[in-house]
Amino acid sequence: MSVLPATLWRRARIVPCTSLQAAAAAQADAIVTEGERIAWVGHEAALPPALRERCATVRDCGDRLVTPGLIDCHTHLVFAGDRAAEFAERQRGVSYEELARRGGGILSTVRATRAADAAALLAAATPRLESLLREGVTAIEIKSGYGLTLESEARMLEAARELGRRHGIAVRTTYLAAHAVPPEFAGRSADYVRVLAREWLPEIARRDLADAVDIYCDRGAFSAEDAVTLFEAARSLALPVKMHAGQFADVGGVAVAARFAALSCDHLEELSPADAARMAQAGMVAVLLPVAYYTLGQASRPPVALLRESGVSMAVATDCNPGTSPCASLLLAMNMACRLFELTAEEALAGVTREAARALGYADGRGTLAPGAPADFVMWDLAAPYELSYWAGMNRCRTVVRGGIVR
Ligand code: DI6
Ligand code: FE
Repeated sequence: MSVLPATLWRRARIVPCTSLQAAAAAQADAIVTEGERIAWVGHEAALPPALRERCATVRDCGDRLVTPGLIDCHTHLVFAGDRAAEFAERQRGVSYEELARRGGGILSTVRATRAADAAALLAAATPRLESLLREGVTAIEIKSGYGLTLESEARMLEAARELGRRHGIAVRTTYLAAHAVPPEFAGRSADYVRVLAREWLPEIARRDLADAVDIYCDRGAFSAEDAVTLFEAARSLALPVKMHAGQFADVGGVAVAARFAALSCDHLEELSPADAARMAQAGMVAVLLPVAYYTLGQASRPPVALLRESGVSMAVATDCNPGTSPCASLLLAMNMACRLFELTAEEALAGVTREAARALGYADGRGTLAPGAPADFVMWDLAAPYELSYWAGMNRCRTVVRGGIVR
């Protein structure tokens, strides 16, 4: 068995983001990484001598705050064009849903994305990804959903995978062909869902392009019955599911998601107590998307107190997309989750680390600093962890370590 090179990272103020955070944080000031994984976390004085001896490299963290690498667990990062002109329309009072009815909205991004080749998609997504990486993001979910043909959806997912390879980060891809009804299927949404469930999804799975399947289940989008059709197909391919639910209206999606033990339901501005209980029961994560809420100026916000009382864990993500969340800052999403949705700063940090990892189905300790977890962590020029959420538009990320290597 080959011995991997080990590194001791010392003089760190460690925020482990494990559920045992309080006890562990009091003691830990050192991490040992071995290859791409964390081998040990604790107080340096307690480091076993045999392990210490294997540390060929010692790095001083300068007494900086150290958190797990951040995880953006809901993005539509890959798309062509933008919707800045619609932003201007909305400033004149035209609603998001009205723009969609006029053939704008998601479908205008579909037109631009269909026309873009792989290189153009990568070129468009790269600066958005780089913005997230500068903030210490080391893992990201990227959805399709602006192609709405088999080949253009596949091209988006291939671009997402390629972004992960080029930048050396963990990318989870999500098939979201059920994002809007394409013009070819206008007025026949159930037919569309049958095709994308029974014909396209098996092909996407065969090419190994998707790690999960998502559906936009809402007023003006897809129904709970559509979700059943899609989720049955996903189940037969052993693909996990998730759902955009309750952004504008509760159309019964969450109950379906719970039935299929979805990883997460995302948005949830409209959520009933019965559905919150279903989410807790099924162990689903509530992914909160405060930048979309902010951009749309929505009237109701996710029932955070209800989620807390029901025991549903909450994640926070950017929802980076050209229509409702033109945002490539997870730190800003954290600030908004606190100020707009009244998350505590601790919940916001857990929401972009441990809980974000759960929303993506990671079961290897990602999102925490614990033995066995990926050696992905961030050193911050900050005094305390709550300062991550305190700043609204200020990035104090100092050093990013991915796979045990300073990037
Ligand atoms: N919910 C959203 O907020 C985005 N997609 C979704 O399902 C909006 C996407 C867009 O407007 O382009
Ligand atoms: Fe979204």
